[in-house]
Amino acid sequence: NRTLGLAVAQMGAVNLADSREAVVGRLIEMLREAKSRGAEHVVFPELALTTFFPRYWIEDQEELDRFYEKTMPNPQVQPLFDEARKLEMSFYLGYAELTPEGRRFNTSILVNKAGNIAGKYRKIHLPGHSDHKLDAPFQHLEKKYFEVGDLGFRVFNLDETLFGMCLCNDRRWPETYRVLSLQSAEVVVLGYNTPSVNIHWNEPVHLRTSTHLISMQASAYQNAVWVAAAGKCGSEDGFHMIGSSVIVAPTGEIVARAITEEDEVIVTKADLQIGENFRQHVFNFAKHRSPEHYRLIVER
Ligand code: CDT
Repeated sequence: NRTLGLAVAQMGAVNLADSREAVVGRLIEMLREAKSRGAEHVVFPELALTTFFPRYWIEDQEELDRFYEKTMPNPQVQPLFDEARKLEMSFYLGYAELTPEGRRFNTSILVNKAGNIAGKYRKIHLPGHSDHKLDAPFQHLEKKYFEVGDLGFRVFNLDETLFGMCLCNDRRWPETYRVLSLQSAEVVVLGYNTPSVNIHWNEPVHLRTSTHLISMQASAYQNAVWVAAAGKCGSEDGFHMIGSSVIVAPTGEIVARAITEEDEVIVTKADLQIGENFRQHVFNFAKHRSPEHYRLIVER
């Protein structure tokens, strides 16, 4: 059977005062650990290079721009690309993108074993709000700081494995996985930053973790894909985010789960045939799907 050495590199907090160099150093350390434990591919979190800045109302443009990458790789991130190429590892990385035209996206990339960017995704389901919520304990300003992604949900052949990408809130939407699965994705990789506290209503904290897991477990099974999810978690300058980074098999079972809220690597040898079995039988799309009955799904 075809297998993939698949790792998720969960990150503990990145505080406002932490430099890019320090953060990239942590990523490199986890990349090396993943390699030593048999991984070929590592998934890093959403907005992995900075603190989760959408929690702050920032008026000063220069201050805001510091959270975005204007080029990728750039000199500060280059050491990660260099080390991955040296180790013959591929990776997924999330970061805030500022284009030469001044457009802002919540972005992720796939970098192949040769060190080249082989795929890019810009987050489609942007949660939160764009107004300043003065009564809230913190903000969730993704709708202010990012445009809705313009690249769609695409699948990339990365060193002979078919990868689909998404970011954080996308993982809660069944359409995300279905569109990727319809393009024969074998592995869906994603990063997330999920505040433990819901600022909109009094949601019990344990539900933040259970809805995170149930979304990915159901979607992995229903779409016959592996799902690998890397969180940035713990307390960033006092603002707590959930951990529980996981690797989920196409059976819906969690095969690896982080137990800390720190930098932590989890690894599995993913058997890609498991997904293929489901795709040939119960979820044989060509044989059993009935899209003529699904029209409502794509209507506004
Ligand atoms: N980063 C991100 O998308 N976080 C959201 C928080 C939802 S509450 C506004 C998530 O779905 O985890």
